[in-house]
Amino acid sequence: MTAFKGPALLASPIAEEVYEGLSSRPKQLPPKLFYDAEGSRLFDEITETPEYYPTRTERGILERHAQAVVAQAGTNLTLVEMGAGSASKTRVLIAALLSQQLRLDFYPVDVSSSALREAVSSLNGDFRGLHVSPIVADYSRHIPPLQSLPGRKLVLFIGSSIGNFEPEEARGFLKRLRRSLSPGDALLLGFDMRKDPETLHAAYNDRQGVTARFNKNVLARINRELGGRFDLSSFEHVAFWDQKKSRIEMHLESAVEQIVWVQDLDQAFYFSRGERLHTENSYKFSDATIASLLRRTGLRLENTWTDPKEWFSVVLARV
Ligand code: AVI
Repeated sequence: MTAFKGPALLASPIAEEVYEGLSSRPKQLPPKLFYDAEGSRLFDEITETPEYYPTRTERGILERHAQAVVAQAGTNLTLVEMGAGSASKTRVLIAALLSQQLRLDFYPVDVSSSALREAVSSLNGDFRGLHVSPIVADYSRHIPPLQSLPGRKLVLFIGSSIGNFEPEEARGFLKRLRRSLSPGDALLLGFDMRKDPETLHAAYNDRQGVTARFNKNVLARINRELGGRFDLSSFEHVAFWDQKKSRIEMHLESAVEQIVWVQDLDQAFYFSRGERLHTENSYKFSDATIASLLRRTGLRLENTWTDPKEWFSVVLARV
């Protein structure tokens, strides 16, 4: 519930969520707030660290199986990508699709217009027959009516972004996605799988501290966009594997007792020493949890591709 709705809350799109998150007990912020231009840049940097295996593992699967994936998905497809980001892995699928059809319409959907601009400019001119039409939308809240786009759809939701949703949010999102599509359309989903705790822990605690900077960037963003006075050095990055909940949790822990003023919210927030602000969950899956998620959202699991260590799964599901 929002207790205060001054004009400033309307000024920045993140004001309301920041106000609610910092006022709740325990304090929490939705992970999508990571992704301003700097956060997207830091995420790309994370994917280059030796410890962060998901991106390169998923890319390896797509490189090895792209032809099989697109053949299974159908013919004369229209490509849609939810959370396109920089669309780098998508290039592999675009190339495979254009080897089986002459023209490809591609609709990347992302909340970040800067990420979309980058995606479009990096693809432009590289593929003959590719037509890119970006859609700016916060797909976690609202899915554009994809039935109105021409042709049979292949919708990508890769990168294990589904793991950043709470289980009920993931189900709600997939149900909405299914309803926005037509029978016969295909979904390609990326899932990061459960694995040994050391590998998981290292992936979110890289030695160069890039993940820590990414985590703290949410505070830097509040400083930039809402006139916050967060001192980044007084917060510590905390990330750990919770076996029971099958998720990595990320937090920012206040190293001292402090009060932080946020100008545009006209509000001060108290942190006790050691208090944690919960910034992200990253759920890890098993074949059984993937099958159950798809069953409960009315999607048919058609095929799964994985890597030799079975660290990551790419799944084709049918509406
Ligand atoms: C985007 N998402 C799938 C990443 C993940 O692994 O949950 C975000 C991330 N958080 C810390 N490192 C990467």
